[in-house]
Parts: sequence; structure tokens; C-alpha cells
Amino acid sequence: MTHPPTLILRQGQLLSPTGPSDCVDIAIEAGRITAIAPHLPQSAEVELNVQGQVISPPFVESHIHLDSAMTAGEPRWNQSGTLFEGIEIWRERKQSLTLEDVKERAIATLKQQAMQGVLFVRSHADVSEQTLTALKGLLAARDAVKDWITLQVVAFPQDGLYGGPQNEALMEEAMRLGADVVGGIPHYELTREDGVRSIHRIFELAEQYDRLIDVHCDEIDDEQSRFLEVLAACAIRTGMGSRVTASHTTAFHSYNNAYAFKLMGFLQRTSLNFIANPLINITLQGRADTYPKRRGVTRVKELWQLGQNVSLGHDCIQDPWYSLGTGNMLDVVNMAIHVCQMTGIPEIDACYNMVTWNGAKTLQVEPEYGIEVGKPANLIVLDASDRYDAIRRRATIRYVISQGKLIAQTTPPTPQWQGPEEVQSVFDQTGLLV
Ligand code: 17E
Ligand code: FE2
Repeated sequence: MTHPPTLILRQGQLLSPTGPSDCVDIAIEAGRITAIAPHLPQSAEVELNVQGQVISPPFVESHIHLDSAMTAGEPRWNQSGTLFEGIEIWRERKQSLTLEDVKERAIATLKQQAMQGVLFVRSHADVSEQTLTALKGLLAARDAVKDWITLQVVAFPQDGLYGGPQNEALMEEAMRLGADVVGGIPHYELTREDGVRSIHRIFELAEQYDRLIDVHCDEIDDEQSRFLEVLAACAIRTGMGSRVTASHTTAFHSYNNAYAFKLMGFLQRTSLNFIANPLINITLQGRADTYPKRRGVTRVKELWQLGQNVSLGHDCIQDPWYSLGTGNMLDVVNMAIHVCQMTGIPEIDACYNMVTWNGAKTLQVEPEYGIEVGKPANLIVLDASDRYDAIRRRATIRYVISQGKLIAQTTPPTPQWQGPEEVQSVFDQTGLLV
């Protein structure tokens, strides 16, 4: 005997990477999608009629630092706004980390993200601090939240793999403790040679412990910062391309075109993932410039045009590097569209895909990601008619369904016009505010 589904979503527009489909009903049972059809005859305990609104796979936050989230101003504000002052402030703050402090802030941030439709997250954890408290706190959080959000943890040596005598050993300990991903920061190693050496070591560790790689790479306006070529060379030689991610790569913005075009040819020989963090890098970069001031965000449009997998991250929520942020991925997309000048409709749609399908590819969670019969029921309903509408209005995420359970719902605001009546009818006709 077949059970009735526990949940049916009726008449939503199912997004695909290339466009919306017609309206469908989606049935969910025991945490999985059991049927998708124009009209399902059966009924369910809970039915949500979403009336043509967009149904999307959940957002993927491919790059965030949960260990520092919600610490802005502790112990002091970042006055220069630079990456390097941020690192100094964090070095002070991390002396007072406790497991509870890290875990509680991480879970509070993850809850805020999940309420806004994010169900897959990759977070960096600083492992250049003696006690590995940041890492241990995030590993505890990964376990505590696993029934409603998937968290991957990157062992990230913020002060450099060779920046202190114990940092390399701390990285190995992080692998043994169960970090999912090996991180790095070659542009912040003490010398260029150390930077190159760090990348080779990262690949060795990834092979030895069978982990993914995600390197903070060339996050500086220095056009001479050229570690992406080293990362690409290692990826080409090892064949690990799709398991390797280059985060930030902001120096790519400043490379001369002769070099950038050569590099793009090399990139096409492998399948690296790229992550841009437009909210934060538009504020961190260009700080040493007067005018003209560089935007300092990597070449997102060009990488996308080349067919490279590009995703977008928030990077920070209220920390020493970025005091703003809410976890809303539509804010990230909105900023990317502006900074990267991706204003054509196919470009706008591509930017939406960068916080959904492309992020899933970066995290290598594709087998469990996407709205298909048999897959885990992870999906969101947006108060929007398409991707463009969702991004423009930063649409409310109506429903968040994680592993078959409705874990959050939000009612869109309904502003009430109190001014002259003739203006009310204009609102009604244009629907501008609704
Ligand atoms: N650390 C770093 O090296 N770069 C960043 N963007 C952040 C932390 C947020
Ligand atoms: Fe970062």
C-alpha cells in the first residue's frame, strides 16, 4: 500500500538552470520528492498552493566565515576597511574564542541563512590559532545542524601555512579532526616562494586525506599576485580540477589583458571552480587607490563566458572585514550584477544560478541537489514570478523545505498606502510595490 504524501506543493513554477517550466505539483514523502506532475490527483496532510510563484532548489552559500560571524566591533571597528586590518583585529578577537562562543554564533547565523532559503553552506574555519577552537566549534555546529542544513568546513590558515612555526602541523591536525576541505592563503604567506610551496602542500594534504580544496587566492589588488596560475597548474597535473576552488582571485581584476588572456587559456584545460564575493570585495579592494578606484572583483563575466563554474558567496556577516550582511543570497546576486556589469537577462539569470546550481557544483553536493523525483526534498518557494523579479525586489522566501520538512515560512510585507486616494489606484494598476 502506498502512503499518501505528507506534503504537496501545488502549481509552482519549477526553475531549471535554463529557464522556468510550466506550473507543477510536487509531492513529498519521508523526506524525498516522490512525484512531479502538472496535476497530482492525490491529497496530502499539508498542501501549499503557491499560485505560480517560483519553486527553486535552495540557495548555496559557497563561501562564508562563520567563525567570525557577528563579531563586528570586537574588540574594535575596522577603520581602514582593509583586509589586513581585518586580519589584525581577528587575531586579537580569536584569543578569546571558546567552543560555545563559536558554536552559538555559527548556529545563529546558519538559522538566519536557512530562514532565507540557504540549505548548503561552505564555511572557512581559521586553523592558525593554537587550540583550533574555531575549527572545533564549527565541526560541532556541522553536527548539530545536520538535520536541516548541510555545512562543509574548510581548514583555513588565516595567518599563513608557513606564517608561524606550528601552522602546518595545525593544518594536519585539522584534517585528522575531520575538516571537509583544505584551505590556503598564498598571497599572505611571507614570501612568494612560501605561497607557491603552500599550494603544493595543500594538494598533497588533499590527496592524502581525500579532501576538497578551496584556497583564498590572490585576494589583493597587486597585479603581481599570481598564485592562480600555480593552483591551475597543480589542478591540471593532478586532474583534481573539479575538486578545487579558487576563492576571491581579486588580483585577476588587475592583471594586464595579455597575461589574463593567456591565463584563461590555461584555465580552460581544467575545471576549477571560482567563487567571487562581491559584497565584501567591493568594499575591501581599491583601498590603496585614489582615483580611478578599482572595483577589485574577479572577472566573473569573462569566466562565466569561458564556461568555468563560478559561484558567489557572502564571505562575511558582521565581522572585522564586513560589518553589514544578513545572509540573504539575493543581496549577493544583486551586487554581482552591478559590479560585474551583468545586466542582460541571460546574465541576470546566470548570476542567480551562481548561488544555486553552480554553488552545488562547487561544494560537490550535486547528487543530493536539485528538484527531481527520488532526491531529498530540499526546495524553496519565492514570492516572485521569475529570477529577474526575485533579484530586483529581493523577494521574500515564502517557504523553506529542508529534507521534506517545512522549516521556515515568511509572509511578504503588505505596505498600506495612507496618502491621497488617487495615488492608491496608480499603485493598484502598476503593482510597483507589490
Ligand atoms: N580572511 C581573508 O583572508 N579574507 C577574507 N575576505 C575574509 C577573511 C573575510
Ligand atoms: Fe573569505
